[in-house]
Amino acid sequence: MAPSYKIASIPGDGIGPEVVSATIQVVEKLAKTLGAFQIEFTHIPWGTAYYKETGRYLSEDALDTLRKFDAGIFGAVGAPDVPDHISLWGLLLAIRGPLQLYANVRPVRTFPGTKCPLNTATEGIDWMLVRENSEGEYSGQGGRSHVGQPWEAATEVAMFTRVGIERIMRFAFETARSRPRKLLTVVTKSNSMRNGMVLWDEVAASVAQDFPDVTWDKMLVDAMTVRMVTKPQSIDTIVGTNLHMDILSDLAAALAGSIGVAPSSNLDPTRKNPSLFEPVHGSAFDITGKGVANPVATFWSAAEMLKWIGEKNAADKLMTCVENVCAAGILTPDLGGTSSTQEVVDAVCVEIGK
Ligand code: GGG
Repeated sequence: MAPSYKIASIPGDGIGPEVVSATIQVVEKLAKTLGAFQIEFTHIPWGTAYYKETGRYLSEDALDTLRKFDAGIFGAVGAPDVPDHISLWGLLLAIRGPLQLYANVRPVRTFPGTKCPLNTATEGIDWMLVRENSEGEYSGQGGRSHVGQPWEAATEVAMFTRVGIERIMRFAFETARSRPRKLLTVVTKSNSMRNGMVLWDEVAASVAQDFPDVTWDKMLVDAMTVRMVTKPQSIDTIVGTNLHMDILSDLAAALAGSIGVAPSSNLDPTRKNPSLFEPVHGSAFDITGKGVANPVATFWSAAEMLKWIGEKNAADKLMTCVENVCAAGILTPDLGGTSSTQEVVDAVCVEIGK
């Protein structure tokens, strides 16, 4: 009997519902056309509208609710009238940490038919960015005192654990090993940050001993931004902290063409919890409701989800169809095209049916 998968669909805010609805259409078309598996999406309304109604971004039993699914697809979080730290901590960070989705994997490559904005060396890049997703600068540690006084103070403590660094480092070395070039760059800022970042360097050197077939180097994050722009072909897999890779992955996506094509997987590599797949981009209120959001990042995230749950053929087919559509010039405005979200969906569905 064909396997059957239950997927939590959390569209969230802004363009999230537009790109998630687009993705459900193409994945359902794919499942129907291939006939190799069944897939059922269950809508979960968490997001800013839910927050305004209930005072919470997630339901009280959110983690148990998610554990009933094989995986989740997420859209975006963030609204103009709610401070970003409330929405991010209320929704995404309230899932990633507690479910221990500690590996945030962000592949980046230039798509056929899309132009790299620098139009130079970044043409044809193919990188794998691995972001530590459960601690570090996004640990939520710290506080404020003397609020409103001229001497008001605030601390934001980046908490790194040996366990947390070691597991992401192993994951990154394994990822690098699985790719043809077997090349890993460990990004830190261990010259100015002399505790957590130095621990990163030490753990990297120790884990590297178990991967003699992987060539690795380390780089300070500021120097890495320069290398990404000027020597992109010297890079393959990159691993770094929650904050550093949050920033570098936006730069990487922009270099590759648009953040509108950048996917992301929030993985629990132990597979004890369902993993969550989402575009890198946020809620993009400037284009919400205009029908022009680029659905490709969420298509690609769904392809990563299909691969993760064991449907690699379907994932490959979806990516081939998306690339064919891009190569044919059916592109949303962020990629220099004039197509609407639904036109891209329809074109991908036609490709799937061929
Ligand atoms: N689609 C993901 C999304 O809405 N991201 C908003 C954001 O600010 N994310 C920060 C993060 O990924 O840590």
